[in-house]
Amino acid sequence: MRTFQGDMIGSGLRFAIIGSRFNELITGKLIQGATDTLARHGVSFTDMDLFWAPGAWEQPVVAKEIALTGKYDAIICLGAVIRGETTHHEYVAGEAAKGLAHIGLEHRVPVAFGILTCDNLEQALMRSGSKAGNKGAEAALAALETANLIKEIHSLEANKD
Ligand code: INI
Repeated sequence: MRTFQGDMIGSGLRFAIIGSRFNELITGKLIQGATDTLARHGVSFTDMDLFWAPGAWEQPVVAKEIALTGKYDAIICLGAVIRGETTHHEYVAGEAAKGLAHIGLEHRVPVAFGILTCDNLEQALMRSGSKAGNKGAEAALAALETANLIKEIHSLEANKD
């Protein structure tokens, strides 16, 4: 049996990071977590490009245009949807998740889902660098691993073995 897995070496890989301005107190911390993690895995800062979207709702359309450039090995989407008084947040989170999943499949590029969906600000703070870790860092690791796994799969295709 052969086993394939993506390694965690980032040198030479290019990443697009999409951050949302909405809840920037949180998304700034997610971006910091993601970029620090990529750097610690050998990704050069010149191989990380940051794109600011207004909110999580706009992330899919931005991700689609980024995917169409064909310049990146993975796209890391970072945002924070926090429950409000109405159901607005549910539409925002649901459509962002659906849209981003679709773009990854359609354009054959890993799209990491680092959009927090939280009941309140306290939960979001916990997940963006305090007690519950940093989901931006986790999304970056998932993007790195998947990008490398896809490279492995493509080399199988190229070698026809
Ligand atoms: N955008 C977010 O990123 N997080 C939220 O919690 C949020 N809520 O709850 O409203 C949010 N709304 C804005 C949305 O993403 C769009 O930018 C807006 O609807 C304009 O299209």
